[in-house]
Amino acid sequence: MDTGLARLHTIETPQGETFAAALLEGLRKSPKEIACKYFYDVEGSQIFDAICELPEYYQTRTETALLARHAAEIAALMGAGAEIVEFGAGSLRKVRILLEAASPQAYTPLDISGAYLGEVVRALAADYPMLTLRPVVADFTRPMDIPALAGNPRRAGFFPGSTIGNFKPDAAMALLRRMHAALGGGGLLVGVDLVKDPARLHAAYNDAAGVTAKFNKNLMLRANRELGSDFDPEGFAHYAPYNAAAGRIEMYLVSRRRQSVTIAGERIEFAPGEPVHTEDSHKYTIESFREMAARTGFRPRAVWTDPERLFSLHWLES
Ligand code: AVJ
Repeated sequence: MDTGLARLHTIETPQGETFAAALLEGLRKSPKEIACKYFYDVEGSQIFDAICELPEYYQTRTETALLARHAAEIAALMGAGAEIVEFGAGSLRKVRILLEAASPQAYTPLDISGAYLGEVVRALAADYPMLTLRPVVADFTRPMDIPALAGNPRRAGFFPGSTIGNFKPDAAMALLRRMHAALGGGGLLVGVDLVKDPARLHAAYNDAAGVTAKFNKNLMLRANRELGSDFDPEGFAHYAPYNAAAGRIEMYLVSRRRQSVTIAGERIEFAPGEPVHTEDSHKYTIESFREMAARTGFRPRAVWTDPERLFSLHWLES
């Protein structure tokens, strides 16, 4: 049986820094921090997929409904025969709507977790036998060079999930500029979570089933698995307040007591109540996002939102 595996040549790009080095560097700082990109090993990617199904986490279902409702219009903007380049592709669920509607020639998903990308891309390959699939294991926060395909099809970027919100505005603009360059004249479809009732935002990051807490603590369990460290996940509390002045959810792991952890032979001390910052999730208004995007080389064009204005999808032209 042809599963299409012959079409899958995963491109591995050097990640430039190791989890061990980045973890130690962040934990030596005051205040302590761990970059949110390290959430996404195979386990973390799977826990994130469970977050997407939570009743409190309105983002995924709202964005998926927007994609489905406006698929024909989006497909027309992307143009037939394009190469869709997805940044931080994750489970590859949302892109299926675009693959159906836009009939691209090729799909290039970028993701930081090579093991997870390999898994999900196999399933997609079986479902889309005519599609050129080119998985790229890459950290898109680092310089990216996506080699051109034969025939040099026009590129259309896809950056859903409000992952842009995980960057501070300056870093978000720098990232959009680099995407603008990587797309070589193609447009970008980007999903952006919107400012709303703080209680609704708070609930989305403090779900009743504790899945977000598990996602946050997976950082420490990942360190234990990969680096042999001795974090006690019960020794830390998930804390995710909404900072209304900054317009962002902030996520922390807070030490419940005085404790020390040994990572790669180095001892790190935690004071009682000491926070480790693990993520920011910035929220925008439709206008504030368009203003920011307009300063990155893109021209904000179409925008779609749901009746409750929970989430937005933006088409940025090059
Ligand atoms: C990766 C941006 C989609 O910030 O909402 C979910 C990650 N963190 N719950 C977000 C996340 C906690 C998420 N995105």
